[in-house]
Amino acid sequence: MKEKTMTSADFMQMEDQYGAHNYHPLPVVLSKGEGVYLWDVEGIRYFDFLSAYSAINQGHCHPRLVAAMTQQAQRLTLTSRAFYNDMLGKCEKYLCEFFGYDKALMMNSGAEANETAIKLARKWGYTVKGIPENKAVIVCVAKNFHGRTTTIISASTSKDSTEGFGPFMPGFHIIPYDDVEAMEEALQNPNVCGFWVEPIQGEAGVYVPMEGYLKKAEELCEKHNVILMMDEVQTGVGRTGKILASHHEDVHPKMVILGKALSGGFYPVSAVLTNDEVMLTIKPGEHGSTFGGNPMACAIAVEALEIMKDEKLTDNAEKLGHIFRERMNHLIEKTDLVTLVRGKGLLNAIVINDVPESTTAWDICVKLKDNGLLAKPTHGNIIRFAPPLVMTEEQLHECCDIIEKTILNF
Ligand code: IF1
Repeated sequence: MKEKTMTSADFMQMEDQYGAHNYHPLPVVLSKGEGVYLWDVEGIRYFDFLSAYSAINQGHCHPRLVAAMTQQAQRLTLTSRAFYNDMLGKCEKYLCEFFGYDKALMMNSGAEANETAIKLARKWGYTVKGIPENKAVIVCVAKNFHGRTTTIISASTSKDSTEGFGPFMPGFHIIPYDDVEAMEEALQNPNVCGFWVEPIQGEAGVYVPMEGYLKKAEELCEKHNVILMMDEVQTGVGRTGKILASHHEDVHPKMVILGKALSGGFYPVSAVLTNDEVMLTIKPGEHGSTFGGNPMACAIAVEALEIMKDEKLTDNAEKLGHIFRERMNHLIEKTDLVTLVRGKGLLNAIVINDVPESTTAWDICVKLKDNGLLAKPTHGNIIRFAPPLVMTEEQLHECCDIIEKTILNF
């Protein structure tokens, strides 16, 4: 008997029955992606305004990434680091030259890269800075998001991320974000090895710190011999209109953490880049990962960055970001439902005029879906807008028309 064609409802029910309930997805079931577009199982087309949380900067199913992945898949996918291979050195060199660092340590997920950053900062703290054993402190900031592992959430101030997952890893000192005095005070502690921060807080609702905050962080880290550990997993790879968001303030963090769009959404690829003094504190056998820096990951990461360069996607993000925020500011003049738009490049968010606990932002996103645009609230009343960086100006205006129509008719 021919298998019944499954509907969206069938797929949602199947996930509900057999899958963990660790997400609350928007009720849409996607089956095809191309560039800025997604199609659901009924064949309805949507603009993607989330880009898998900024992993799809290069657009869905980019043909050059399909080719790179297919070719490598037919030659060599994984050797483990027990042996050398002909892809890892080339990729490490490419990453170091592309971002301006001495060395790269490749992992898989953004969380793993952040875990690696923590271990590197601590190891450097003990072996170079001379912090007494097991006394190393990493200063981090409230409302951070760096991943979901038990060590990373030990530094989290989010109830959803932490409740019921203790006991937590010691060695994190949490200070307010965007607060220079608090940073100055905290970094004076001689046991501090790192200052761990996002240049723009994504999950917190695309919170952009005051002009000069990142520069001040870099200066204070230099002054107090502390590693500036910049988490650019979401903001990096051109998303904010610079190849790294840190570059908006001409900041070159001693350590940068990358993930997501490093692979254009094809494969989990992450990396920590830093200088020789920090990176060489980890000796052979002291850290690793089965898939970290595998030939497939390397082939994809190099091609994903080549695409960024060839298609000038970072400049496009900068240009379209200004147009988007201008359109949203005009919308704000016409309604009191939206109070604010903020962001850089094509990482933006609007703040809905309602309490965070309300379902207004969610309800607006359901209406946006009905009107052909996919986005999702971050915290209660904030909607993040982050389309693929391959979007054209014409498509962006079409999307702004959809957002405007949806908000004004809400
Ligand atoms: C989820 C948030 C975004 C990140 C930064 C590290 C990681 C992330 C700055 C970890 C990952 C993802 C995770 C995903 C949803 C999404 C997210 F809402 F969770 F916070 F984008 F804002 N640093 N962010 O944004 O990278 O291990 O996921 O590869 O967990 O729900 P990962």
